Amino acid sequence: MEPADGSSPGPALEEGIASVFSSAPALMETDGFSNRLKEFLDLHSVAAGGGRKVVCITSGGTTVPLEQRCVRYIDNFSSGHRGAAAAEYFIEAGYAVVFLYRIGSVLPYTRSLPDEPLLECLELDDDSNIRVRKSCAEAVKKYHAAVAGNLLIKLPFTTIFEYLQMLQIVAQAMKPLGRYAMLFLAAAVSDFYIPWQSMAEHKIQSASGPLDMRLVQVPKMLSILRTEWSPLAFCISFKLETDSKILLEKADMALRKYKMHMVVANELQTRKEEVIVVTLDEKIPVHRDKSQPDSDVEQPLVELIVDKHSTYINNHR
Ligand code: 9Z3
Repeated sequence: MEPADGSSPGPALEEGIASVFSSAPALMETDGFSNRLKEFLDLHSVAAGGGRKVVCITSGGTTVPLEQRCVRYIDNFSSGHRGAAAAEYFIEAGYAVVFLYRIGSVLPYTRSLPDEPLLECLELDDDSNIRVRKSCAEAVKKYHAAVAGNLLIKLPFTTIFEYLQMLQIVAQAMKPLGRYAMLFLAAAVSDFYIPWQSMAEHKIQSASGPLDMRLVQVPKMLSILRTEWSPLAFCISFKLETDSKILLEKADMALRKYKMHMVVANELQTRKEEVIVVTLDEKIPVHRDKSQPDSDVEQPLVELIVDKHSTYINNHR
């Protein structure tokens, strides 16, 4: 298929991408995730009478292993709250969600649960039968309704190698959905990594003295995602900075360079209060409703994105 913008990512980038993929250990397909994903997407395709919009949400941080038999790794900050909350609102808005998430990060419908959900959501009645506490019941019901309705599939990753391979598989599998597909790329993705072939096999020994290591840049996959993996999907990436002075400029650069439909700019300290949606025409601030104690910024953000996605689909009918 023709790339959406008629361009190609360029030979240097293609080489960088090829070297990440060739160096990466093959995905452990322990639960046959490609087949589960295909079945899930087939249910929603127009051909199957589904015609539902599907969003792939990436969420949580990727790790960079320092050893092949990994004892230590570099991590990227992300609790997964943003992705989990967005998944709930997209499902409410009628989307099916492919949730590509870091193992151990926040999952959809668990935000309102106590810290030890298994122990604290269950209680024993007088006859020692286990039942779900009322305070947890709503979230449990919503989760099971989403899964039973085939509106949520969860795909876990840990390392940057797993994340990139899985993102490619998901984006390519969503290609037949055309403009009904959306990528909401909230995962915090490592910028630097150690290629598999130059990584120590065994645990690095501290007796050898101070540690020098060289990390190489992870090539940005966003260009190839836009031009080849899923050229018609509505693409939203996130830009995280700690210095507010450079945030909007960096978001604008990412928008143009990777031809995103939107870049959501956020600052680490204020990310739960405000984000700024950057498009080619506008910069739209989106705030949490401070008059409501349990409100979050993801609700108005998802509302705005759903609206823009509808316009994107309708303009190309
Ligand atoms: C984000 O900016 C997310 O909004 C957060 C969400 C990770 C800050 P939490 O998971 O936080 O709710 O705790 N994600 C993207 C970060 C990122 O790696 N962006 C890349 C970059 O800035 C572009 S793909 O270079």
